[in-house]
Amino acid sequence: MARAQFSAETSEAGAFVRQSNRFTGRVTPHSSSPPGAGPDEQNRWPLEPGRYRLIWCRACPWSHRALIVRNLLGLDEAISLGTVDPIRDERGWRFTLDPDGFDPVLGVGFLSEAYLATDPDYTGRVTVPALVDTVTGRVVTNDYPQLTLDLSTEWRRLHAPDAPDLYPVELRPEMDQLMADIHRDVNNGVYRCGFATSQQAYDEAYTALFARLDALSLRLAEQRYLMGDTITEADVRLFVTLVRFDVAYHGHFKCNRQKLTEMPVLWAYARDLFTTPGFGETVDFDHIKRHYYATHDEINPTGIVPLGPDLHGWTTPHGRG
Ligand SMILES: N[C@@H](CCC(=O)N[C@@H](CS)C(=O)NCC(=O)O)C(=O)O
Repeated sequence: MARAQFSAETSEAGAFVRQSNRFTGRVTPHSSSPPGAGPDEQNRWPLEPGRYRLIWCRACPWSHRALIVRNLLGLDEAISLGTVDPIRDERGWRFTLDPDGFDPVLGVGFLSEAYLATDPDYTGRVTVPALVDTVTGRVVTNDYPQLTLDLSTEWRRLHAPDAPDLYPVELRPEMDQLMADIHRDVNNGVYRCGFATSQQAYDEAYTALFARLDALSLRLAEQRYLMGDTITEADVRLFVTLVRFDVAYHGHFKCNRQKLTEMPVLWAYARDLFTTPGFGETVDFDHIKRHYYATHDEINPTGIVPLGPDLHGWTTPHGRG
């Protein structure tokens, strides 16, 4: 069987099985900790504007969704941002985009320093996004699905006055199911295609991915957004995978039944979101391409980053709404 990109996360049948999220603290106004203190006995951190720092990578879809949600909710003043280099070295995510190679607030050169300060025994992959407490230097959470839902619900007191409701109470049962399907087959499905080390595992992931994209196309042919007339977190989660589809997943992860540009409904939907404030300006196609093609050496040993595809179509009229 082929060598795995992440052997600790590959099953005997050659399927990619993503590691669980190590840090699951939650920032909430219900924390019983006083301001400036660490988490309470239930691992709840106090809600304080300016205290927490979101560490993200522009290339990473799980980071990207956190950034878009933060921006849409107007939390950009409340949560500061640290950006890592899309290329990791042997010590992992690094702050080499900052002038002296250190995150100016946390004072670390590598995200692993914050992980190890929080759990000296941590041996898994050090991942973004991570929400880090600037007071203690500890990682609050790398639990990316809960993080964004908490931004919508627990951080409400700090939202902009006109912030959208990205997780409406009445839609949650349907949204939760939809987002779980999208996660399994699309968000993580592209990774299951790309990191498969057996033909069968790849075939299964590919089939599920395109079946789900077909179903989403039918749904989005009837309505502008996944849950109807307004944008929700489900759209954010789908967008971050679609925007990487042609530049990374189609070639690098072998998700190549069609390109996004060959799936008319999804392509128009993605362009609609791309030109919505909060979305397009957060996309960095150069970081995306360099991260995927240059850092997965088992998949692309030469590290050569393709020059294409032509991206001009992203700003053409989408004809929706
Ligand atoms: N926290 C999740 C998802 C986040 C994630 O995988 N982020 C990627 C970037 S897109 C990462 O940080 N990878 C670090 C690595 O592969 O060492 C996980 O542990 O799998």
